[in-house]
Amino acid sequence: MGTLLAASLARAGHAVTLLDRDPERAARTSARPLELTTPTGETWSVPVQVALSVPPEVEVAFLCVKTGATEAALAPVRDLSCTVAILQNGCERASFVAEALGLGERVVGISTTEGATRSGEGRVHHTGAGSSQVGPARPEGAERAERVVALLKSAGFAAQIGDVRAASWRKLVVNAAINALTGLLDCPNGQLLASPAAAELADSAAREVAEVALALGVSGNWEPEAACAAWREVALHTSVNISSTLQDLRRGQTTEVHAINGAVARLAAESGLAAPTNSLLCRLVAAREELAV
Ligand code: KPL
Repeated sequence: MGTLLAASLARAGHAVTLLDRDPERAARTSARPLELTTPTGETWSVPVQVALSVPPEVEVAFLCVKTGATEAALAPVRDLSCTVAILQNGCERASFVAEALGLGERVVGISTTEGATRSGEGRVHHTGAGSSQVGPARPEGAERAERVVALLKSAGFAAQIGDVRAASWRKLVVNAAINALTGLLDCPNGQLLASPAAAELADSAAREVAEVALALGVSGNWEPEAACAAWREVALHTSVNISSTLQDLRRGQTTEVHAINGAVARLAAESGLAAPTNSLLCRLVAAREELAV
């Protein structure tokens, strides 16, 4: 998502700096333009500045790293005044960064269903256009959220102000259903719809998320049918996309399964519910990670 965002914002004429803490990779990436392939198959070369540190005049820092790398990635922006826009899988990430990590009203949450597949270093395929809900972690951040919406829109994304807590739970329904299973089955998102057995497992994972959201009082329609329809619609729209979990597994990296299916199982238990499908999916993906090491 980070490369997609950087290339799309730069293509729209914004001054973008892509941060990379790995000096060798940064040198390689800065030596050539980013390559962005659109959902319609056009490929654009987009020059983007790559740096090891945050430019002090930065207005908005988009945090697109994996959940496990959050604190380290935020360290360089802690003492600046820029808006920090959080674009991560998992639930309630913006409130975590605002409250637990203390960035408060500077934090804006983004929940997106855009499909992006990394096709190589500095290369990204925008495989499916989705939509993004944007909201401040605290009411005082409303203007910052408006600015993030304007930036995303200018870069061609469908973005609007919305209830990010609810949106992050709606996204969790989708990620819990699609990510672990595509990782385990080694298939693009749309293939889950081609297998009744896989689709039934995804339905079950989605229904469990909806039950937990309802128990926690998250606003929205948490009917089981709505949860099943939600992941199916995203799988259809991002059918050729390689989920972030499958991309991680193919690269031998740890996934975000603990922040997705693992979080559902944990929050279900805390609410006195059971989430056996999410719990099993979490353990299976964790086992695949362990075997890949
Ligand atoms: O968010 C995604 C991911 O892969 O992490 C979806 C929406 C499932 C798109 O692939």
